[in-house]
Amino acid sequence: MKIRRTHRQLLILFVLFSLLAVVAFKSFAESGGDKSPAPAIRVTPPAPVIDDNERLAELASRRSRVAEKIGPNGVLVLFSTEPRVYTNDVDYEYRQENNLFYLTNLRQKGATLVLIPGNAQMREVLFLPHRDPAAETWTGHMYSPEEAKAVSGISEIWEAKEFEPFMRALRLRQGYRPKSEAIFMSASAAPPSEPTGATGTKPPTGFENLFTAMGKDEATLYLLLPREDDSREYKQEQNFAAQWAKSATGFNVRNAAPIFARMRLIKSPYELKLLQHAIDITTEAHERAMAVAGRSQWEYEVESEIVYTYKRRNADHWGYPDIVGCGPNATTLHYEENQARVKPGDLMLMDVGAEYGHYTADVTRTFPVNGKFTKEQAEIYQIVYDAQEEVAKATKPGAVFPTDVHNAGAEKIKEGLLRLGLITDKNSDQYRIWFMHGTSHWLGMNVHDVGGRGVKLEPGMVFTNEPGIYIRADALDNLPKTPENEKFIAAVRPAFEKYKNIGVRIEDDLLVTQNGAVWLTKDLPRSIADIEAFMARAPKEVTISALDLPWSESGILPTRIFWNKFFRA
Ligand SMILES: [Mn+2]
Repeated sequence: MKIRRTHRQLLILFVLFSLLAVVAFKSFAESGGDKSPAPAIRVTPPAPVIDDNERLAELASRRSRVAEKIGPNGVLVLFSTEPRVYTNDVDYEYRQENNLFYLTNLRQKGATLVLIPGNAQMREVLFLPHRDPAAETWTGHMYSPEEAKAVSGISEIWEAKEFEPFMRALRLRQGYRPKSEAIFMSASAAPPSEPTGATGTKPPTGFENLFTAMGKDEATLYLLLPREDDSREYKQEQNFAAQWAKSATGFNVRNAAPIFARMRLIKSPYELKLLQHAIDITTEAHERAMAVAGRSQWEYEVESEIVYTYKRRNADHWGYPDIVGCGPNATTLHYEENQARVKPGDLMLMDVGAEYGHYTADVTRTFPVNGKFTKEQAEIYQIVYDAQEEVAKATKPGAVFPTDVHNAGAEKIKEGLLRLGLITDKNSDQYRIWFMHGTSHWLGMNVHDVGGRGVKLEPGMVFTNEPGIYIRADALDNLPKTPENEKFIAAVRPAFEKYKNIGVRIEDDLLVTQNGAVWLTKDLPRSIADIEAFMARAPKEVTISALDLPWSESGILPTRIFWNKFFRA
């Protein structure tokens, strides 16, 4: 009896206490609601607002700087990218040629820009296709001349089909002026194309100086003519140059690419606004993907958050195909299948970048699917992280790119690999087995942007900081069977077995400043502690739809999976 009563009293006490605790917790949680920390996932800020005057001033300044480089005896021709066939009558999404876009911001197919700096009457002409109502009905709006002028600031606009006769006349050292219906818009006086007056004297056309230069073989036609090994994109320029060489005298044909490469190396504040927005979209995309990785079964499910974020934030496109690889797939540098299993104990490597306003981000994170690095994963990760820090420290005006920054990062990688037992000699090339690419490339309108090597860093330049370590399972087997290698393999085998299939790359985008570097990607968690803290908080901020039915491998069409399994294994 006595015992029971004590029990009852205890029970009542317990219930009372529990109620108290619930009330206390509830009020604590509610009061905490006001001071709750900001969400872990950073929402992309609004797109930069660029007013018309700012854009037109920027474009005009770019054109005048290019004109200065071309000089009074030069003519520059920039063609639009030709549409590329996806299949039959379906094209790939159209993307304007970078340099034409850089000078005009026009996305119109079939437009051609000609700069003639020596012609004071007409320094620039835009050749624009005639609007075609039938084409517009099917495939959408074409620029009217007024719109093309409003976008680009160019006010001499002729019909596209006048380009050939114009260039033919130039070769023959004749001024050319189309019939008035083919002149959409003109700011210049209109000298007729035919001699006038009884004497047959020609009125000035503005081309006199150029024709004089042609007479002395001193005129230059500039086209985008990249080197042979880098020329997949510029076939129409190559054909045009070949034809021109056959039919024109007085002109040297020169490659305009280095002029643009040099200019595009230094990003203006205007360009940096666009690039930062591409990076901000990419940051949100990374964070959403990280937030769902722990609940995903397949790599493409994780990638879907990237694709979703790009669309939702109105990115133009990706700047390069998404790389989303789990476990061993992280050791393939450009793994693009994104079709394999996501496993909780593995690292996931995502190298993705949105493009906005023709500028692309290039950002890589490697993180544990289940939110916690293992000891081995953390050891590799920390080396790559430290290498990144060294790259940033070596970034300052005057440093030689990419050698100085690469060497700074590679030194840390070598030290780390030696410490873990993955190499035996720090002063050799052994580290290249595990780190097989450079730390850095230029970034801008291309993911691997123009600018070349051996360049001294200057404020305004942007490049990637992306060291990596990849312990590929087949790396040792693929070494040539020399006695020296056998010795190396025996020495590193224990460490190799320990770290096998771990792939880590961390990639950030750096802006060179007067004093060093700004990390344009600083909002995306990068340190081990920050990533683990993020992974603990972020998942509850992204709900996964109940419609996400679990897929089974057998239910997938034997397309890419099949290909991977049987041909690329
Ligand atoms: Mn990169």
